[in-house]
Amino acid sequence: MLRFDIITIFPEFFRTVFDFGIVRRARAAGLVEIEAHDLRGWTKDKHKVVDDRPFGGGDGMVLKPEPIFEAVGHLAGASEAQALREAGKRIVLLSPQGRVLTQELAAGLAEAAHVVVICGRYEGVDERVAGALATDEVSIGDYVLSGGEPAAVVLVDAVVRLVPGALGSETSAVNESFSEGLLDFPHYTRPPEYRGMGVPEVLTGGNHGEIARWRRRAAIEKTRRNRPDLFERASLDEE
Ligand code: 9D3
Repeated sequence: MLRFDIITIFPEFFRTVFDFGIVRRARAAGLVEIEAHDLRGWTKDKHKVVDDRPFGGGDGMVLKPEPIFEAVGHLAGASEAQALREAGKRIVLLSPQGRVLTQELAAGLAEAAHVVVICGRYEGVDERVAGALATDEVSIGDYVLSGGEPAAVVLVDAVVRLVPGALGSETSAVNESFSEGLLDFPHYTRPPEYRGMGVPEVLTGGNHGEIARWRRRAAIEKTRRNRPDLFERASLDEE
């Protein structure tokens, strides 16, 4: 059982987002548990203040460290990064300054027993959270979000489907796109002609060797066109 605890100032954001598809099935099967918690619940002042002005000046507000350290302390126990990691607990701070989420990082998180996810907001999060509380500081890519919540949805989804048993026996996480460093090949289904657009003849011809060669070539071509960064690193043979 893998448990996710998400710390956020918008717990309602997550109310229905994990109730669909593979994630819903994994929860129903007792493979994962996902809960969102209101950061304001760990404040100690009357007005439940979670943010403050940045030292050194500048625009915007910064999430204060105390409620976040309190929340992680309550949800994960100890608050020393090395001890947490040894106990199978990962404390993930979502931030634009993090390492970019990859399939490999998701696979590592899927082996944990407990993942606490901290969603940033405003201009940022007090750096002592990244420095002394989080085991991982993670970004989901080079674009600007309004906060960590959409990133938390992406991260949880990517991790849950890698938990053993989460995918039906018909699908294997191992033979999915990215495992070979190439994008997936193009897919077609009926009808064989739609609005004047056909389907590559090889796919309807029933020659499985030819189909396999066509798919590999099409995957390589798609990768070269859409993801030159992946194409450069793919270890392709001469053929
Ligand atoms: C001008 C400096 N900005 C940092 C690049 C300010 C800023 C923008 C957006 C500070 C926080 C945010 C909110 N974003 C996230 O919390 C976030 C995020 C993202 O914006 N992009 C990709 N991954 C992530 S994970 C969390």
